[in-house]
Amino acid sequence: MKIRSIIVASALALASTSAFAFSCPKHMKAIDAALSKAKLGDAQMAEVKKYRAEGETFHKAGKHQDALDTLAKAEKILGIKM
Ligand SMILES: [Cu+2]
Repeated sequence: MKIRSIIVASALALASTSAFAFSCPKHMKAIDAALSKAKLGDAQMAEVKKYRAEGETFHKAGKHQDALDTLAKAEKILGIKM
């Protein structure tokens, strides 16, 4: 019984981790697509690119929640609603 619940718990943990892992590239893609059409000032453009790069770094380091939080800042500037 105990072992069973441990297996269920780790399966759930694994599922949520991979869900995060999967959504970061989706956000990065949306940002890239919006960036090519966006009419932003130089400062805002630099800010978006900074958040986009930081998000990718977090994602590659396995820090998916940090990645999503950082990418969300870029999305906010671009006016992307996801
Ligand atoms: Cu990720």
